[in-house]
Amino acid sequence: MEQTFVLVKPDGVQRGLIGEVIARLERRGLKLVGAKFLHVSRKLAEEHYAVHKGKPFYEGLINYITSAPVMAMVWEGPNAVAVVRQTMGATRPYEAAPGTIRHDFGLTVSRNLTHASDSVENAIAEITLWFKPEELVSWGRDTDRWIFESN
Ligand code: IDP
Repeated sequence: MEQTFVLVKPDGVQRGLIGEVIARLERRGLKLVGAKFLHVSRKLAEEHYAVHKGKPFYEGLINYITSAPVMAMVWEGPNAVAVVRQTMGATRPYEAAPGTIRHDFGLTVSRNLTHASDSVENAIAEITLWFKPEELVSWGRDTDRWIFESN
């Protein structure tokens, strides 16, 4: 079963949208398997966004993500990476489809509320960066058989 890494970024936390993000992912049928509320260190921020180092928006991005607490989560389900990216919407809120979180709550790319892994490989790397194995909860959900057919 696929897992993906999700952040409610500082703007989402400050605006009281943690519950909204969780509710949408739960309603979609995904299962929460890890969560922690933390103030991101500069070191963790730089590791997480290493791919963007040197870009014009990099310093602003690191300052933004370390400016206030975030909610870090791991969600699981069939095609979890693609499903969560779709629920979040395009990186730039003004390009995000109606009904997505970034469309419904955002305006600009530098305050786009959430992060979600963009590939299965990156999901594994990000989950490993943010969570210890023992912080992930393996649990059976009784409603799973009503959400997807198991083999
Ligand atoms: P993603 O978050 O949708 O995967 P990425 O291109 O990986 O998008 O960018 C990471 C984050 O960097 C974005 O979510 C956004 O917060 C920030 N970002 C990307 N492009 C810009 C920009 O042009 N200006 C300011 N911030 C940006």
